[in-house]
Amino acid sequence: MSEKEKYEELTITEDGKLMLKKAEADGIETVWDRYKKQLPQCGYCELGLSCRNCAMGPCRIDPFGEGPQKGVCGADADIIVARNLGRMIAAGAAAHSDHGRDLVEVLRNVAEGKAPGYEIRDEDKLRRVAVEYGVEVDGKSTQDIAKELAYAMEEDYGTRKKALTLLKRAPEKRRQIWDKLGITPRGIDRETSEMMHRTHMGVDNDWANLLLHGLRNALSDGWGGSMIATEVSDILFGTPKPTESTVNLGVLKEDEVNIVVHGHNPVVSEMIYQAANDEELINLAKEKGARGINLVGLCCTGNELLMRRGIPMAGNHLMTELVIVTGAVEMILVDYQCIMPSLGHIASCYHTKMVSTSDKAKYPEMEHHEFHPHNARELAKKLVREAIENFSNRTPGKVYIPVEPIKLTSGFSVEAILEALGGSLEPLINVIKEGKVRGIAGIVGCNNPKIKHDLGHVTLTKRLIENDILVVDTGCAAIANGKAGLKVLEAANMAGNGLKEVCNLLKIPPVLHVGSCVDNVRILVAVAALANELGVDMSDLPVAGAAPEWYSEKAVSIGSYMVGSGIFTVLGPMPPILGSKNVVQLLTSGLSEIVGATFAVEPDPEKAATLIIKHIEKKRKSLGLPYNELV
Ligand code: SF4
Ligand code: MSK
Repeated sequence: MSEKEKYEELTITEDGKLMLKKAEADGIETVWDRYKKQLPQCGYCELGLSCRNCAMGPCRIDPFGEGPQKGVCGADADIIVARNLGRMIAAGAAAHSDHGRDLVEVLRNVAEGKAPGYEIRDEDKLRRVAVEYGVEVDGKSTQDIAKELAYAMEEDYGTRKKALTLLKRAPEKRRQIWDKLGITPRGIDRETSEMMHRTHMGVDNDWANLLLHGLRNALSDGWGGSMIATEVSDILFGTPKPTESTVNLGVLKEDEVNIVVHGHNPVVSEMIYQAANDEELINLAKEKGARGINLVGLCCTGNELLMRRGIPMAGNHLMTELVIVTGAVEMILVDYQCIMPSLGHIASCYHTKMVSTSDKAKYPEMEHHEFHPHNARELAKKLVREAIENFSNRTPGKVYIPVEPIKLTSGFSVEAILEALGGSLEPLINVIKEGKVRGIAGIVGCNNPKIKHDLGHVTLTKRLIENDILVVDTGCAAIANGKAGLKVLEAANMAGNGLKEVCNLLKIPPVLHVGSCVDNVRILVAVAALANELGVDMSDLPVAGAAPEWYSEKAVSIGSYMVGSGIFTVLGPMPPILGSKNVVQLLTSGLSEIVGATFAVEPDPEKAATLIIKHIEKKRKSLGLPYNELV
């Protein structure tokens, strides 16, 4: 295989291929190298058939029926697969929800005057959400409302409620389904904690009952922790509006101090943003021979800054190591989630300083500087100063910024979409009814070295817009589509005639960036609002979800709350469930009877597109809308 073919196999991106070549020349081991060294991966684990939940194990079930069919405790394949999946959901829900809790803490600190530099940027939203939480707002100061809202949200994390507050946003029919099944989430932490309890040896050994709790646990993330994270981020940092920016490794600048923020939570990166715009620090950068300070993002922390401030995006999950290989980055500040433990070591081969910022997320070979609401502003300035000082340590011969950046438009919060529609959902409903827009698909999630980098996202998105399906995307999928040039108005030319007409009329791209991983809840909110407007359930709408390159436990929780909310969802990589026919049957078909939606697994994005198109046409038919009969 030629050198070119070798990299072609790994990624569809030009910057990815060029940097992989440089990484190899520099002797840097990447995620793809390590993946290769892991092959073949454990077959029992792939099927979900291994268990190490207690010290009588570890145990495994023989999928061929010749070896053991039960663990030491007596658990069979169904129980073990369901327990493992349940724990994946719990970990994902915990990650999102803990992120949300950190934001609520900042909100409370702002209200108490203990968070210098932070403020309430969207007072309208603060009031709107406070009313939803039953907080009396009339005649009260912003600070008092913020404090009461923070306390009310903290209550949602506990165990004393019958139902989470924001479930009220879901249509009545959906809430009845949850109630009937006994899966209405009560407390955000409670459902995760209960999942860990149920999956302990000797507790819930009914695989179907476990999976139902998995849905409740995931719903506590989607309609709880993640929704709180998004709403509070908007309140503190502003609700996104359409904003133009650029994406790919070309956003790095050879003649500026490059600072990268990576992770998920905007609490630290917003302070770094302020410091990077500080006149005194910009002047210092100039004194040191740079033209200025260039702040760029990676992954979802990047998405948060891109959505609200138009900060350029350097890349998605599989590009996070390759950013360092450019040799052009003075400092990377990380918060948490999706930060590969390899980064510190790779950075040690260049001049890049790596800084971890959260007490709950430390990494090898990184300097640790803990951010808290009271010290964030000053610490951000100190670190940006250190990044500037590091500019002189660059080795010019090692610097390689491989491509020109691509333009994109970001910032499509639900509020911004409504504004583009002239203040009501009616124009969207009308074009869906007429069939100019056949339906809506949410494309979300990560990269995974098991799938050619960005191929899943970009191929699926292109096929859907060609078929007049409006795409909304988040996370690493959104970054992939941005790099592929699908997030500009001109991309409407790649869409079918109906969608193209609508995009040109509303001046929007056919692929709308709705945010980070926690912002998948913007999709829930929009779909719920559409269902409420039409007086139907969410599962009745011509809507689907997909995670074509997912890797993380958070994605398992996202997929589960989407399906639990009635949205058909197609996964690219196979989750570890094939060891149990019963679990596979329930997730891919049985759930349809009880929650009105299922999962499908399809790694080929062309085939995934067909599944989604068929699903959308089927839903159109049931709603009595013009539909295409597809075989
Ligand atoms: Fe084995 Fe059961 Fe312990 Fe799991 S819980 S390790 S199956 S004995
Ligand atoms: S960053 S969870 S790799 S989308 Fe949200 Fe990307 Fe997936 Fe992390």
